[in-house]
Amino acid sequence: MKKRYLVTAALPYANGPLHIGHLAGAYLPADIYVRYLRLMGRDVVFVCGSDEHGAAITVKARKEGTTPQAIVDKYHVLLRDTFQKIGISFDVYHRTSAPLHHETSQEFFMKLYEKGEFSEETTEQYYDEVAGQFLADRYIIGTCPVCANPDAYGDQCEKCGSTLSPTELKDPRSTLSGSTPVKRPTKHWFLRLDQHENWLREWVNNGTLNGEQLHDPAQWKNHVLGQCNSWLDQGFQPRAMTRDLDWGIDVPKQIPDSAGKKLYVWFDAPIGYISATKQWAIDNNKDWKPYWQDPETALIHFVGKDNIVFHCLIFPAILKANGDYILPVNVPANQFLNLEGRKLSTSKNWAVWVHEYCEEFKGQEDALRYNMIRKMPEQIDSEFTWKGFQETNNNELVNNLANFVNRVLVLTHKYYEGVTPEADQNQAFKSGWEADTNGDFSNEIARIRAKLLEMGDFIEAFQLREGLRSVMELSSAGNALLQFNEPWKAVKTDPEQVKTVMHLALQYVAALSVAVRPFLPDAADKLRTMLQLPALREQGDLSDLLDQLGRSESPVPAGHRIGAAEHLFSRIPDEVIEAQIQKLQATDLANQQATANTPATITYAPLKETITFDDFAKMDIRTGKILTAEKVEKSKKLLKLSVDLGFETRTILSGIAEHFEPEAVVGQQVVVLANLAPRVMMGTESQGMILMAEDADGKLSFVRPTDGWPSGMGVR
Ligand code: B3M
Ligand code: ZN
Repeated sequence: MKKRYLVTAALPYANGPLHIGHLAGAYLPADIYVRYLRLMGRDVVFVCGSDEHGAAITVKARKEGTTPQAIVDKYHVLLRDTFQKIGISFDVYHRTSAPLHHETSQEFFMKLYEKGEFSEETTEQYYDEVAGQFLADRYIIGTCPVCANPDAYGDQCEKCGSTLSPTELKDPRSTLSGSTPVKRPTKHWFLRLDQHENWLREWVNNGTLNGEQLHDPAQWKNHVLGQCNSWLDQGFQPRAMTRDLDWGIDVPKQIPDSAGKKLYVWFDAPIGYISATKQWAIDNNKDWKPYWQDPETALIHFVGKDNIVFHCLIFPAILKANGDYILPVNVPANQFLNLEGRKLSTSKNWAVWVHEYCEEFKGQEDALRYNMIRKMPEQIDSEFTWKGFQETNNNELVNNLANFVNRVLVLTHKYYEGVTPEADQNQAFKSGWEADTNGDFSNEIARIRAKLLEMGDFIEAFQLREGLRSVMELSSAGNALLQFNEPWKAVKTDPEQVKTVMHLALQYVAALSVAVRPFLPDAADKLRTMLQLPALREQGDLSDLLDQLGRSESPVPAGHRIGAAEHLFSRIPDEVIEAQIQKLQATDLANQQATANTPATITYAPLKETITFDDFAKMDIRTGKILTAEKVEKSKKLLKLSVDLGFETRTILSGIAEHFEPEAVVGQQVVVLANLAPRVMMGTESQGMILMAEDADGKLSFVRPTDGWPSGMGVR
């Protein structure tokens, strides 16, 4: 175990509000992990802040007709407040516009410069003559050389995920003016990533650096390793760490030719974690250095899937190039969360905005956290639905957890006037863990403890869904303890047994009051108040509880007076869910109208390689007519057609079954590639191919001669 932890959550761009995808991707998992570490008494600092540089900000400012400063000021406050409302417990929430961060980034850059880590290169870069600006990253779009997406950005194609540089784009266009850019020479400082490739490969995959074991790769998620390796396999090129922009951090003045140059946002943003830690140290009278420079610190970056390579490869290269810093021991990134069957989209407003949720569901913040954790995209993409949200709230939080707590509190007041009864260690009762097994007092306490340990193991392995499951199993076992022993009946026949059962039930609630804390912080507070136990400090409360249970001691001792039963969770009625679904439907409608009013941007497939006339002449293309058509058994795609070619009738299998009913194509005139080598599909030989046109949405149309045209005629 490491001596201390520095946990980071990706710095959100201060260009828009927070949605549930962000929450599930990085912030909630980080918060659960950190709260758990604090409950275990570990030394941990949790840092985050607003990312206020880069084209994400300036493009947004341009769109809204305002200044970048106005944009970051507005969203920094909104983000900070939203995190606080939904219970993300950062130790510091900083911002990259802070002077402290500017200095820290410039010092970092200077150090790398002096160590000769950069190569200076003057290259031809795209320049927008209309806007008078060089075009990097999101200022330029064009066709992706990998997947032909016509709207790939200069730094990345969002469709296929490839990392790009502007000069790789085909048909580049400026996002500022729409004009076609020209090339102009400009000087930049490139990090020699090529020189870091070998150690990065070894470090990511084996966890070793210069023969020293720094992390255990078996603890890294598969999809994270996969993304790193597919990047590494493409080979590393030097990457520019500077930009020609007017918004950002100045390249240090001491460097010749630096006038007008800014730091690349992905250079300064991760250094923002360091600046935030410095700010925290100033505010708390601590030393920031051990958290970043002592190998006894575990550095962990929580990020969404689109930030993986920056945190696993580029930032580590920057840290290593500096030489004074440790490397992350893990980057437990999540995959994406979808919303009601579709990708979350800020621009299409297809999202659940966390600040809106907090307004509309005041006091029910934990209910959202709970659903997000149950559906957390830990290994694969997952989905949020409002119905699902209602179900997890009503069936799990209300029916299981809240119901259990309520029964225990109400019965304790009813039978014992709120004073915890004595337990008799030798009393016979039924265990809450398995139906029809006899309970044993110490064993029951040991099982509670074992569940808490299990929860901890899951959290430490970044399996947060499983961790939450352990907590809910604790609640289920508590419920079962009551169900199996029926104190409401036994109170008349065997009051001594009921005392022991209720005493135990209170210990379950006490254990839950700590165990739910990482996941449901408000519920934990309520439980502590209900039990009249000291408020949690998140300083070793769980390790203390484990010790206490280990000594077979009751955290709620006999004679302890509890407080009144409160509502822990409330049912969410159908109307509330319906209203949210309607809100999304309204968004959808507005989007549809907007697209109907704007001319569609059509995706054109890229042109294939040039062929010679001879290549073309090899094809024998003929007119024809479909005589019969039937579905092919067990195939969704294929129709079996008989096609008249005038001189003969062919059997042709055509992949159009998802587009046309067999009856609808009989009599259809077609154009056929007649000398295509026959091919057996689904047990039938296909003797040619019907030519179809396909539109941007994948709809098909027959290519056909004029009505009444004879079959068998050549097409050229
Ligand atoms: N702001 C990208 C994003 O919000 C970026 C993360 C920076 S983490 C250092 O997805
Ligand atoms: Zn692409």
